[in-house]
Amino acid sequence: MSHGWGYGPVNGPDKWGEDFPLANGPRQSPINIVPKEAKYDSTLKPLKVKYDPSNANGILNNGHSFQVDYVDDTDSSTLTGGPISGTYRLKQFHFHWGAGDDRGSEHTVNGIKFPSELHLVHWNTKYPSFGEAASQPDGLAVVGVFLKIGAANPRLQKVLDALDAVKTKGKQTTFSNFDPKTLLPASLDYWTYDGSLTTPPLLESVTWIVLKEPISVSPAQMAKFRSLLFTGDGEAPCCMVDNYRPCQALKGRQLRASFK
Ligand code: B30
Ligand code: ZN
Repeated sequence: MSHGWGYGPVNGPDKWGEDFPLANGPRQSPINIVPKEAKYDSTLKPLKVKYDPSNANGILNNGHSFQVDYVDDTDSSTLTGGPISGTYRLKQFHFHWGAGDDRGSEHTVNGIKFPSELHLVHWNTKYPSFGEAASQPDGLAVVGVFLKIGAANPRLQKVLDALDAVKTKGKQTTFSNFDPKTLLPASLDYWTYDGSLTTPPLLESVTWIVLKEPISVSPAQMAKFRSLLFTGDGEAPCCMVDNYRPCQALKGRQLRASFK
């Protein structure tokens, strides 16, 4: 669980290519979404999420974000429809965020950064495991949701209340009975494109599904994200902030929209 890579000047996104040459590959993420350049695709199906709250299995500070993990040994929490074929199982969700409200999201819209972005990570059950799916071009589907500053979001509070228990790298605790569907906005309209993991190993296996409608988060709730540490117990504390990768070149990829 210890990584050489991070988000600092010596191990940040500009340096990832030294150890992970895919950093310069043909389908890297995130990207700047230019809505006017997206092609409406009437054949795109509505997204279907079916999550079993009892599959929530724990919360972990992995040293670059925190993640809520799901039991994924059956099809009880799945993503279907949208741009994907077959069934993808929920593995975990996590967030990226900034040190200030002017940055933090990975995807941007017309160059605009949001203060945070939620990622719900799923794997294609045509492969035997998450690990094997993660290296296949159609192996993963990540739903991205922007957070914008506004009213406190009561549906985020259970997650935020768990963060005190995972302040430092490597800490984990139980986290149960949580339906991540409650974090989604009212509209499931989305943009979609073929991309990658946004952290090393940057594998080009992700069908990105980025929702158009943001969810709200209050300044006090953002402060709670920023109270986490990148560092482990006994290390000089370093606040977990700006854990986002900047936008990558589109390289001829098509961005599609599920909505007009
Ligand atoms: S993202 O949604 O594109 N930001 C992974 C999943 C989703 C994204 C990025 C990475 C992922 O599964 N990475 C490999 C597994 N990790 C997960 C972890 O626990 O934290 C282990 C690792 O990197 O080697 Cu650190
Ligand atoms: Zn992510």
